[in-house]
Amino acid sequence: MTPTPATGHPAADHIAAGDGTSARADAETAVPADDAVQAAGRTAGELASAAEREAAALLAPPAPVRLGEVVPAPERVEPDAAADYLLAADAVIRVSADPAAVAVAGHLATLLRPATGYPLPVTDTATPVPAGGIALDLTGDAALGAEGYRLDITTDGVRIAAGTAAGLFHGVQTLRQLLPAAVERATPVAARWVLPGGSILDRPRYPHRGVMLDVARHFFGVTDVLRVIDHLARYKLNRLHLHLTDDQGWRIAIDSWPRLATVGGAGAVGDAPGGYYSRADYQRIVAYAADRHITVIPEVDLPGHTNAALVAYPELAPDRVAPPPYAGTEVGFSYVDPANERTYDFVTDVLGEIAALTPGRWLHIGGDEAFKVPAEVYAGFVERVQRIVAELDRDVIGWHQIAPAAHVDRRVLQWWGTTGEDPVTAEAVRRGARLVLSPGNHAYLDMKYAPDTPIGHDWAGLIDVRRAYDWDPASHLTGVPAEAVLGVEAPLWTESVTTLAEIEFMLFPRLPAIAELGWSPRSTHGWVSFRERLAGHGPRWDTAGIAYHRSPELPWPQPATPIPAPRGPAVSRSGGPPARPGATPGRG
Ligand code: TNX
Repeated sequence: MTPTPATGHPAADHIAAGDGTSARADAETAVPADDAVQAAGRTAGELASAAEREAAALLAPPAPVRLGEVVPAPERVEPDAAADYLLAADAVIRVSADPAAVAVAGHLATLLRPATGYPLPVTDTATPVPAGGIALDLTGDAALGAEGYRLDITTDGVRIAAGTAAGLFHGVQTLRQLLPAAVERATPVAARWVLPGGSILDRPRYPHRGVMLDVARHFFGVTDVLRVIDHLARYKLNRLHLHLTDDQGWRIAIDSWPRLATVGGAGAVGDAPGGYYSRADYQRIVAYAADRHITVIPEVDLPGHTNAALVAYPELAPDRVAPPPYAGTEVGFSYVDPANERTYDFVTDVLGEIAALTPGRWLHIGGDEAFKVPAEVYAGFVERVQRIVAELDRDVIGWHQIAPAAHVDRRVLQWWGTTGEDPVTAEAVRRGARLVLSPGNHAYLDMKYAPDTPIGHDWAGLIDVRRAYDWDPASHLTGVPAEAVLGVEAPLWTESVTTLAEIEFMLFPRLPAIAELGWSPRSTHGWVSFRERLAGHGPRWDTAGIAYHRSPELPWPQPATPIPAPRGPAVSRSGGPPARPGATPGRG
């Protein structure tokens, strides 16, 4: 596969340059009411045609899959055309007698049973062998690393081998992609469940491969978040960063400061319904993610982006006066008082309670856009919060604005700038920080795909699939060595995103592009191959009922059964979830 240079692709002409701060003004341009209605209509239209494609996919015969069509691209693929395997109705899943491996086998059975209608019993054995079925072998072999796997498909059966349950889990996701798209159906379909013969050896490029979901600007309930976790799992992502607090809403119950959720959680952008996660809700999300080998990273954004907290507890405000609740989309105006000792009680209690519910290593402390806090005061505040995190035996992550603060062990900065230059961040890396890359102009999934995308921003430029794909995390920031990069993360801010269908529309098809940057070796990187492989997933998303953007850049396969011509104007058709009135860029 030949890497395609990032330069010279047509979309570059449309992309506004900016430093991510001054260009924010674009995002605040009001949308005239007529445009807003039209935008909502287009979203409904997109969703309705998704429903039509889903119906057509049900009628289409399953297309054969080739071994190399996996997204993200595996490290090594060796097809063997003579070794295709036909999954039989009496196939058995055999798995190493280890609880975590048995859980992965259960997950595989749950994925395959609905569409195949096969019973696929799971049996644990000391040394699983294919024997006409699927074997998941936890070998303890360190060579595949913490998340790698080996998949062998022969006429006799399938074997996935890995050193860890996470590796087996990723191998299962590959197996799923190698079955016909009809495997995504929720009810049995008569099909030949053929897997392409050959071997795959696969390991991730980076340990941190994430998505951030902003549940503060608009609130999304537990079931929506669980579905997003499913999407991460498909593409071998392993971190879900939850942006739990912002000016518009506080989304997690804190026992020692109860009004944060009950008062601070009441609103959202554009006066959409608020909400918050109870401790049990949050634990359910964390456990569901853990079952899929995904670590939740909770973010409490400090010291700015805290209007909702100040509404609930005015004692934390610099003037001790409760501000009004905020339903707009401006940033940078609020902050908790760094000169007040109560602020540190608040931070200690909040982070302590959240840490106690979070098995993962990381606590994200935000740190972005605290425009009203003077630089030295800000650095002192961040240093104190970093110490609080260390005392909780957790590792701190913050947006790259925390770079000037002193180093603490295992500190991680999340880069969201739109240029490849930032001496302050590079200097923090020299002092020992490591980086997660979320460049605004490539990885921000709240940016529009194109000028006519009905929702989203454009302050960091337009991000079509190619722009999401064509960059290299290892060399993105000047002065930052490749070894300092922990991985990539795609943030989805939700000022303009109000429903699960809209979340999916912004994630697909860009999320798999970021996933491939995080997982696949650079030697496999190439737009020409990627666009073909990715387009092949369209029928899977159709069948699974996942809303997505039919990017004109991708060669979507034609459904075998023609899609019926639309009747009447797109906006009047139903099918997908209807767009809510708030489905337009949120204004306060
Ligand atoms: C910048 S990126 C923000 C968010 C906004 C986002 C909108 C970052 C750390 N802060 O507060 O939601 O832009 O694109």
